[in-house]
Amino acid sequence: MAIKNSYLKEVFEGLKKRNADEPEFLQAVEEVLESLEPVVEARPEIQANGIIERIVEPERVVMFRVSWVDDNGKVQVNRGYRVQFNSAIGPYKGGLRLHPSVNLSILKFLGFEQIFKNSLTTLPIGGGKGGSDFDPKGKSDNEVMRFCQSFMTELAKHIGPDTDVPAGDIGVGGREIGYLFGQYKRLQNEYTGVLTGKSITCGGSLARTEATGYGLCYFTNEMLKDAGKSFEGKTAVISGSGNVATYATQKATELGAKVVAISDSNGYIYDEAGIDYKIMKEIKEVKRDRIKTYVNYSKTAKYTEGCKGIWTIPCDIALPCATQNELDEESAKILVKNGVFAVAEGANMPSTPGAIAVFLKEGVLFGPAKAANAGGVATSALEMSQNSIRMAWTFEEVDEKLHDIMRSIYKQASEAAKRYGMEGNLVAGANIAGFEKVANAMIWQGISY
Ligand code: NDP
Ligand code: 2IT
Repeated sequence: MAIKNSYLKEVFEGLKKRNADEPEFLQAVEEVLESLEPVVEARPEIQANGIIERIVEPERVVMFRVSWVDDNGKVQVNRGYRVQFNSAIGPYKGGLRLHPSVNLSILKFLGFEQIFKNSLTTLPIGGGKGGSDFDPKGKSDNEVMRFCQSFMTELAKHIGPDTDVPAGDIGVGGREIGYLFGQYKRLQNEYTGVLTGKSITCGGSLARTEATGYGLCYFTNEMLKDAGKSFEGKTAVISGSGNVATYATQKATELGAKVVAISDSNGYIYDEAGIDYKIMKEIKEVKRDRIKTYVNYSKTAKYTEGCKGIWTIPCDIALPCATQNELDEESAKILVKNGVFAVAEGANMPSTPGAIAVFLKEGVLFGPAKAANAGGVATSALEMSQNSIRMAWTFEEVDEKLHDIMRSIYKQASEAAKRYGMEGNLVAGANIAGFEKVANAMIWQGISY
């Protein structure tokens, strides 16, 4: 599908020229702009207010040197970033990614998607993303701490509880958020909710750790229900084995599915007896080890090298929860041939455009990332609320709110798709519903905001 509307086409062509070396960012923008054609045509004020050219340009990008000293006394230098993409509906909000592949293109795609995802949560949060090409794998706790302290020494100048509130993403979990929070507090002499994903004793929210994976399953459940189906008795395949994959495995299992496979960037585990999320927690959270060691815990588990092979395992429901572009057109065709009937994205942009086209053409129920994985950031916003009122809600209270939010996101996406004549297309529906709220706020605030 190509962009046909002349206004959208002109903006996208200009963007391509200016950002020719940012393929992931252009991929994310193209998908959104394709969805917005009927909206732009029905609402001339969008073009009149230059909304599209403004929304594709980050309000601010900060790039900085992060120097730190490793355990051998050698000086190391990484590159740090924060992309403050859009603050129309609230302070910038979004995770920090620590992975050697991190570059501006990846963080701009993530920050751009975050605008619409955060809008869908119904909560007042703008879009942002940040991180570094630092690789936490193989580093000692002390090295991670020194890196995080150096990273925060610069980042602290640009964030704040009412300005920009970072959180975790790939390579950033409770340990890293702790080091970042400690350094921010030391620098600013302030005990505030400037980060989310904090430990419970330091203002964190119960259920934030579980939220993205649980939310993904709540969303998938709504999508299945609407089609007269459920998780009960179904076989599921979940890629990745980090935060999102672990709690998606737990919730999918609780809802009656059998999760038969998980993975990391080296390979995948297949276990016909069903994956136990408690073993995943032990391997990844406690031991910080590779997923191939799962075979030491289960007699029926088998390990295969290479992560792409996970999509050749027959399943009813596939939940990609690792990283961008991990599920391509070829894998999508194999999944369809093997009978998959629902795919929902726990990771950000895990399906390539070719894969999405296959799912939509073949009538597979498809839950796009912006909608399906919004439970993490939604619960981060609930953590911000609790920090503001200096109160802590119970696990059940937060989980119930998360559940309501995921139901609402499904409803917003499916109704928007219907309203613009694309019933069942949740990609278009999520993009449109997320966009309209931000566009309305931008129009209301005027052009030089
Ligand atoms: P983690 O760091 O906890 O886990 C990441 C998992 O993905 C690991 O299993 C990792 O394997 C795998 N992975 C990472 N990069 C690659 C790669 N290039 N190829 C194959 N596998 C890879 O991160 P999260 O679980 O938090 O994040 C997973 C996805 O979910 C990301 O796309 C993230 O943006 C998204 N997300 C996360 C949210 C959150 O709240 N944490 C919220 C919404 C979305 P390995 O150990 O081998 O690197
Ligand atoms: O992609 C995402 O939504 C996240 N990594 C979570 C961001 C957050 O602020 O909780």
